[in-house]
Amino acid sequence: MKSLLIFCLLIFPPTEIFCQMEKNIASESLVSASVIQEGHHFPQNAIDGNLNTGWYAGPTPCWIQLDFGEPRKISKIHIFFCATDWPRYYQYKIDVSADKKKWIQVVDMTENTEPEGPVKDRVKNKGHIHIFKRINARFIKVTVTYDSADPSAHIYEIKVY
Ligand SMILES: [Ca+2]
Repeated sequence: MKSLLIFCLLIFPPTEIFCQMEKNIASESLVSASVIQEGHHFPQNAIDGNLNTGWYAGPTPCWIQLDFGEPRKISKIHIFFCATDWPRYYQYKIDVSADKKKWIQVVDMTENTEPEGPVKDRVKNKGHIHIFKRINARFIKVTVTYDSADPSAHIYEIKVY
């Protein structure tokens, strides 16, 4: 029995199991936005896994939406805004829906005044981690309600777990 346990741990180390459970599924969604992006900062940039590319749009309030095609069980969203322009801060909220009729707010940062960063290198941006009770969500909508520097949204990445 002990040898079987050791064998399983060798084949499936705990860190690997943990990483599989923590898989970011954002890239499995179709992304759309309420307003045309600024320049080449397309909505798809917010789910491409690259912290150097982002979705820029305005004026606020404006939203970006992820559609998984079917409800997925999610419990964590990690979101990254522009953190290289300290002391800029953003206010936003995140709503989810299984059917696009009933929406449930899982994140309320509409009173936030905490500046992003500062970081010089975007890949060092820690972002905001939001953990909530596991929920079925086909749609995830991030609405940026305010930007302290100008009326625009700058989301570099949205990770969904
Ligand atoms: Ca990106």
